[in-house]
Amino acid sequence: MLHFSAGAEVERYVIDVTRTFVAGEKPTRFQRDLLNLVLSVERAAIKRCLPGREWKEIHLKAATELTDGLIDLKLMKGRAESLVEQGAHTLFFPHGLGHLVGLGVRDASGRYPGRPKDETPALKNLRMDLPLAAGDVTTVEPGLYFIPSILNDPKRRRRYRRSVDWQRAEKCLGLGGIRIEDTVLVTDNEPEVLTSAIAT
Ligand SMILES: [Mn+2]
Repeated sequence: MLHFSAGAEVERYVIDVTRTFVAGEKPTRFQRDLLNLVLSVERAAIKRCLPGREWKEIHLKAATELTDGLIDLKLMKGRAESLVEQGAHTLFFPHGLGHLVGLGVRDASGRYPGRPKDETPALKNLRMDLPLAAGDVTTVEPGLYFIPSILNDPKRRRRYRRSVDWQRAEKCLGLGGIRIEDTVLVTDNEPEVLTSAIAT
């Protein structure tokens, strides 16, 4: 699968956007299932971008929904909540759900002042740990990837030996990855998707 990651800049204000397509032939049922999973997780996460909501809670909810989908697709095994607690979702979703954008992509992300770095396994890839506020502009970009250096790593294979159907995961290694990303303005009401004109 191919993904395009693009940006735009107007008077130094930026957005960030990603779409994924299957290159060449018609997508398989499995590829469509993966795309639809990422898309539904992205849509649900966008709805949660409300003032006062903790970003890491939105991230964890998205990770749990992705994991649930991977259990349905028989790639992961167990209960989504406990898999996410152990960090097992990072095998397929190894990054944070998004980052603030402002003057320059990623210039504004970070931790809320005075907050120490969260070292729990499920959260250590997060670049952002803060409550959202009206006026914030953030990306929402869940992804699912089949990355050989992660999935073939013996340490991870041991740690998560019971969490993944490794035979099935191995068959996915040629698939590449999927990411769907939009840029979202947090408002006092519904979140506004600034990149909604770009078809998914
Ligand atoms: Mn981004």
